[in-house]
Amino acid sequence: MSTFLSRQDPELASLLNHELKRQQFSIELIPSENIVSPAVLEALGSVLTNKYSEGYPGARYYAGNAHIDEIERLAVSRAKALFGVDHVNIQPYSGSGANFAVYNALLEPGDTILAMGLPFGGHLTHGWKVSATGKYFRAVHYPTGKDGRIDYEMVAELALKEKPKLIVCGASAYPRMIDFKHFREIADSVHAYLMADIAHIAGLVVGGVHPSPVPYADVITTTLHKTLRGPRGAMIMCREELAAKIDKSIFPGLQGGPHNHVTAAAAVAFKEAATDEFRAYTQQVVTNASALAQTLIDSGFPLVSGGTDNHLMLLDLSEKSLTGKDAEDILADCSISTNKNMIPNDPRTPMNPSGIRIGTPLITSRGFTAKDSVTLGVVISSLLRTPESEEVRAWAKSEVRTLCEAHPIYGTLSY
Ligand code: DSN
Repeated sequence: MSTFLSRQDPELASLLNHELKRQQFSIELIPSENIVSPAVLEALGSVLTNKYSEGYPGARYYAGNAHIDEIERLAVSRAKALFGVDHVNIQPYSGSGANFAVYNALLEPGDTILAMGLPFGGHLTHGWKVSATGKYFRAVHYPTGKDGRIDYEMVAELALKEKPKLIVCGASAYPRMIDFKHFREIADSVHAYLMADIAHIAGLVVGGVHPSPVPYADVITTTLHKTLRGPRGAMIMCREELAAKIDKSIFPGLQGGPHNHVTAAAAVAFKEAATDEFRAYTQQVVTNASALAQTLIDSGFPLVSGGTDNHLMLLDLSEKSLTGKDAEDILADCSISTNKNMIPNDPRTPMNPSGIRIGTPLITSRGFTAKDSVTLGVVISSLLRTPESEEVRAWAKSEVRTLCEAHPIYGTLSY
């Protein structure tokens, strides 16, 4: 019980309690979400939020940073060991800024980036036109092939034609493994930098269930809060030769003082991620995704690319009478959170697309098994098949309640 907050600001405490209950009693299937451990939560809500420390360990623009320096060094050394990289910058406030910082470090305005298109699973900050990354750099995008997978020959041809200075691999809505070696070969063929954005799969890479980009990419960006199960923030990893450019691009290039409470929470998450328990977790994320995917397919709901190799899947509703927004709303009404998402070559719009994106990182952190994932697949497909049925809705709500009660989160926490 947090007495300070509930006494001083009961209005805000009540809102936090509502959100806590929502998280406890709903099934979160948004693939970019996860839940952090109580230890990570404690580090985030710590006195470190009080301190300014522009600069880097040993070279700050403010006094009083002896302990902050130790904390940042600890986070960086743990991240380096976890991923096996030369250099880590732990200061990016989030993934979008980290990506921009890499472009800012390695490119001149107007230089060409080659990346996966947003409607095919890429990310806004991979040069999409409504993002500043698409305003300051000339972005060329590759689609996925007819089978929903990256067509490496097509990427190679586009690279030869467009001569990008930097190629981005990595995605936000791509259910298959990424062949980093193949991307390296393509980048080498045109003397481009290779940047891997592993925000979605960072935890899977650490757990050994997705190949690592480390031997191949010049620079790797990731958020900390997705499969890696850390606090909301990001980091950039790179070879030693690029370290000074990357560091300068973050500070003083784009940011001011680092968020030291986030750095500390990241250090805790990295310690957790180095355990056998975390490896087993990542294996279970993939097992659960595969079980859920197969159940949906068997229930008549096709998936983009025909399935999944990782933590997420994309339901293709283009042949159904539902849109992605309808599906998101129907499931949300029964406390199942997913997100509407474009599918490749989607005839619809981003606000009302033909797909929904579903992932298993968070439910796996709660302890969901493959059997629970099958149950969930049956619940989801039943709701989408008969959205008008009161009976199905009542049954779905009770199944959701049972699953949530079987896998509680944050025990006695309250605000
Ligand atoms: N918006 C995040 C996601 O949901 O994948 C990526 O930035």
